[in-house]
Amino acid sequence: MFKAFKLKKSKDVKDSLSKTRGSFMGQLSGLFAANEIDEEFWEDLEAILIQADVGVETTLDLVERVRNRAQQERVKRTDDARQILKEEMRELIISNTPLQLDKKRLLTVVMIVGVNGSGKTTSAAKLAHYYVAQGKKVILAAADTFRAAAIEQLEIWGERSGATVIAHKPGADPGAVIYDALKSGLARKADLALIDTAGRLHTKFNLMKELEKLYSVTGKQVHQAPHESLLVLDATTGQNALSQARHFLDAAKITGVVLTKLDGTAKGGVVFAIHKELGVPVRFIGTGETLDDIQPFDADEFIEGLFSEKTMNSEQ
Ligand SMILES: Nc1nc2c(ncn2[C@@H]2O[C@H](COP(=O)(O)OP(=O)(O)O)[C@@H](O)[C@H]2O)c(=O)[nH]1
Ligand SMILES: [Mg+2]
Repeated sequence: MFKAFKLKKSKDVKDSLSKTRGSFMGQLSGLFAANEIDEEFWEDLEAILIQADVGVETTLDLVERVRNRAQQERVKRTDDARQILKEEMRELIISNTPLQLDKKRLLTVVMIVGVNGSGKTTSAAKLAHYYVAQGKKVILAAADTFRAAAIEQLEIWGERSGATVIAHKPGADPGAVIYDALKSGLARKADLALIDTAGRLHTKFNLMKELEKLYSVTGKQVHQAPHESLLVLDATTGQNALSQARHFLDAAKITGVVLTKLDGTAKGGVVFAIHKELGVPVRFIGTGETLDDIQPFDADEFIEGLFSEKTMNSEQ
């Protein structure tokens, strides 16, 4: 029943960042080519970062830090400022851990939340695949019962991922799906239960009430569950993703972000704003539409990917 799959070698983060790098680095390399640092340099740097969706607050803070350090270290050349910028960007990123599948815990429960279309169902299936490949028993709960298509989608993807999918009929109570999924997870001694939820755009009040219900069912079944709540954000929406996120942060105990569709956007800079302005780590990144296209977020790799000059021309 629990099939083991090998993960294909995941895509190079550099490839997924090609669009972000194309616009961001394309402009930065022009800026850094200037050699001498002058006032205009700082203004241009600010504009480029804001354009790359790093966010105004984060950009202002970042540029100030780079500027202060450049002054202290008597840096006059743009090349050296580039290195400082990289280091300060790295500083913005909260150190990250993948999901903790605690052996002492009976079942680790992870709630997947976010608005419609952000990539929740896809990410739930990808995460299932990722952990099945590591030899874990995974249960997927189809708790988005509002659309028949959503249940079907999870069933098909879940099957492919090697996880067990627990689903009810369309329109069923999502709480009942969660109840069954966790019961089944405990009975089968599964390691991980991933709960795919509905993502209709809510008023904050309704969102809160609905999530509260789901959290309560979850907590009654498994001690201290959910152990994590991952907020799925669509990177292509850039700064809009941030305002959505604030909505969810108020309504749920979000422990991390899955940032999807990095492969299709020049707005990868939003990673910095998520860390700095929301204070939650990006746990995983989505880099495409197949089951293999997910990977743990690695800050060093991400920043190297942004600044890499690899095949800049062939990417245009
Ligand atoms: N290119 C790309 N597409 C993605 C990624 N993640 C999800 N998608 C696509 O986004 C669309 C919505 O995904 P879905 O999981 O149904 O979103 P949900 O409504 O939040 O459950 C689908 O067409 C997915 O194939 C990703 O990392 N990269
Ligand atoms: Mg869905």
